[in-house]
Amino acid sequence: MIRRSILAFALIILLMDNIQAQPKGYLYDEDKVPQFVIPDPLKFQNGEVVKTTTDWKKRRGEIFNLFESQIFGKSPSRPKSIKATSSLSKTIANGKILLRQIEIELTDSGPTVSVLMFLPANATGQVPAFLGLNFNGNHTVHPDKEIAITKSWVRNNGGLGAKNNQASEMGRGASQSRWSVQQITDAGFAAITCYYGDIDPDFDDGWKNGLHAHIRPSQSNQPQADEWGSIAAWSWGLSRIVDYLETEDAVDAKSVFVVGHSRLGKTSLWAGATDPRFAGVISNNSGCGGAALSKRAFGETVKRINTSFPHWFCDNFNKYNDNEQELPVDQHMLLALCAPRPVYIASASKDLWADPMGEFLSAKYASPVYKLLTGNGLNIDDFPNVNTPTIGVISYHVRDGKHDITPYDWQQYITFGKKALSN
Ligand code: GTR
Repeated sequence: MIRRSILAFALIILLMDNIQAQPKGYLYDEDKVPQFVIPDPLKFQNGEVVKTTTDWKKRRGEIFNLFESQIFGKSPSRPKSIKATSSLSKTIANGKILLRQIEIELTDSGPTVSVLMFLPANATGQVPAFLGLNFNGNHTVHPDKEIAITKSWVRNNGGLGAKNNQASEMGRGASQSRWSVQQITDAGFAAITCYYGDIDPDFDDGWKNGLHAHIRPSQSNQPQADEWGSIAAWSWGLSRIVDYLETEDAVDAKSVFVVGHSRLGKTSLWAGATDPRFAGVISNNSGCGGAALSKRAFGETVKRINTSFPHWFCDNFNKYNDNEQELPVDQHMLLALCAPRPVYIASASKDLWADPMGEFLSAKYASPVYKLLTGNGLNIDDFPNVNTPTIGVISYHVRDGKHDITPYDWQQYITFGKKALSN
C-alpha cells in the first residue's frame, strides 16, 4: 500500500515536472489544431510552379516582400559607414580567451552599441564566429569585472539588480549559462554578442528611443504600417556588426553564424533572411513569429503576440489577429528565405508556448526549397525523440527541458557550424 502511494506520488511529480506553466486559454492540444492550408513556397502567387533556381530567385523576391510588408516591416538601407572604437582587449581564462569590447556607432547620430567578442587566444588566422544578441546586457554574459554595464534601457528585474530600467553590478555573470564561451572558443569559434536594448529598447515607445529615433526607412515621422518594428531594428543592428567584422582581422566575416534565443531567435531568422552575408542561421526556441507555424495557432498566437508586444512587428501584422488563415505566407517560408545557407531550428520539450511541433513542421516544410537548391533538406519526416539532433543543411532538435538556451544546445550549434564550414 505504502509502496503504491509512493509510486503514485512519484508519477504526479513526474507529470508536474513535464507540464511547464503556460498561459491559460491557449491551445496546447494537438487534436484541436485548426485545419489550415500551408502556402507552397515553390508556387508563385499566380499559381505557377517554381522549377529552377532562377525561378526560385523570383519567388524568393515575392516571399521576401510579403514578410517585409506584412510581418517584420521595411528597414532602412545600409549606412555609408560606421565608426568603431576599441574599449577593452585582454586575455582571460588563463590566457585561453581574448576578450575584446568594441563600441560601434550604428548611425552618424547614434545609438552606440557595445560589442563583446570572445576569441580563441591561440588562433593563428581568422576564426569563424557565432553572433547573437543578449537579453540583459553584456555584463550578464560573463563575470569579468571590466565588461561595461549598459546605460541603455533594461527591463526591471530584481534578481539582476535592474531598477528604474537601469542595469547594475548585481547582474554581472548572471546569464553565463546561456553563453558557453569556453565551449565555443575551445571549438575554434568566436562568440560575439551585443545587448539588444543598446540597439532598440524592448517596449512600445512609438519610435522615440533607440535606433528608431535615429534612422527611418521613409521620410515619415510616424511609423507606417509596413515599416520596421523592433525585431527588424535588432536584425538591422546585427548587420551593422557584420559591417564592422568585415573591417577587422580576427574574424572571418564570411563564416559568421547568426544565433538567437526566443524573441532573439525570431530576430536571427529575420537577420538571416535580410542579410546574405550570414553563413548560417540558428534559431533557438523562437516560437510565434519565429520558426513556429502561425496557422497552427498552437500556444502563442498572432493576436496574443501583437497585443503583448505591439512594437515587435509592423502594424500590418495586426491584420492577421484571429485571422491566421489570411496570412499569405507562413514561417517555413522565413526559413526558406535563408536557403541555401544552412539553418538550425531548436525546440525545448516543455516549451509548449513556442509550439515545438510547429517549429519542427516549419523545418520540414522548408525542405522542398533546400532540396531544389542543394539536393538536401531535413533528414527526418517525423517529430524526433528528445535530445536526438538531426544535423544537415536543415537541422533540428528538441531538447528535453524548458524554454532556454543551454550548453547542450550550443554543443549542437558547434557541430552544425563545423559541418557547414567543411562543406
Ligand atoms: C514571451 C513571448 C515569446 C518569446 C519570449 C521570449 O513572452 O511570448 O514570443 O519571444 O517571450 O523572448 O523570451
